[in-house]
Amino acid sequence: MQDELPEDSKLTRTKRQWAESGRFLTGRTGHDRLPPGQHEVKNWPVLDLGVEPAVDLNTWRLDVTGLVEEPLSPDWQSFGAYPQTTLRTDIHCVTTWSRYDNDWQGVRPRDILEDAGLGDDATHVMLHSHDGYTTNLPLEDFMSDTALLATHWQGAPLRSEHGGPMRAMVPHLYFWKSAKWLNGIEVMAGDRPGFWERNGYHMYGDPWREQRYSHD
Ligand SMILES: Nc1nc2c(c(=O)[nH]1)N[C@H]1C(S)=C(S)[C@@H](COP(=O)(O)O)O[C@H]1N2
Ligand SMILES: [Mo]
Repeated sequence: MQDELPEDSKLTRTKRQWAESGRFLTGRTGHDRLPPGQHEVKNWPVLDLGVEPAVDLNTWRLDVTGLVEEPLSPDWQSFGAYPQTTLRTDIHCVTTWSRYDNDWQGVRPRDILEDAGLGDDATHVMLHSHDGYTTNLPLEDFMSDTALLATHWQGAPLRSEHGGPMRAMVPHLYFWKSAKWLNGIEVMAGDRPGFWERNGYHMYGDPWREQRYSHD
């Protein structure tokens, strides 16, 4: 009865996205681990627009807006009530440093977005942050198994300079896609450039294909 499967139902498409997202589980080790043009660092550099916003947990909210069935705005407590996931990932900054074996804890974007329910035409997200930073990425990448809304790093609460209390962590894209101090996920029909993407950076930013700048 295969011909009766609802190929284009929302459920089918979401499941298909889950399956496809498996390709982001690179499992790379050894020599294969460093993307072209990168070098390994042992420290963790701080890079941002120079504004470290003071984020108050008492008023903290994550606004999930745009093409969703039900907009959400969990406070810190309800955000923390979502299933907790731990991940170990390598991160790659476009300024050529890579840092291996970062241990993260947090909530999968997928778990939040499934709760909100995706609109039929949803394809991309714009991430919004407390410092006014924005960055865009495909929904499929944001909902992959290795993406996280991270609250902890190496077992301790994420420090403010690195985006605490909560940041995005999408390890298979250059680290500028991993918005610090995240306060908004806007689901969009189609792509739109965020802050660095308007300023010459690549719309997608795959480190393995060295997609650093928009002219690459
Ligand atoms: N809100 C916000 N998120 C941001 C940035 C920023 O300026 N503001 N910079 C991006 C860039 S360019 C990088 S390389 C990483 C750096 O994260 P780190 O400072 O924790 O290393 O954060 C990304 N996320
Ligand atoms: Mo960066």
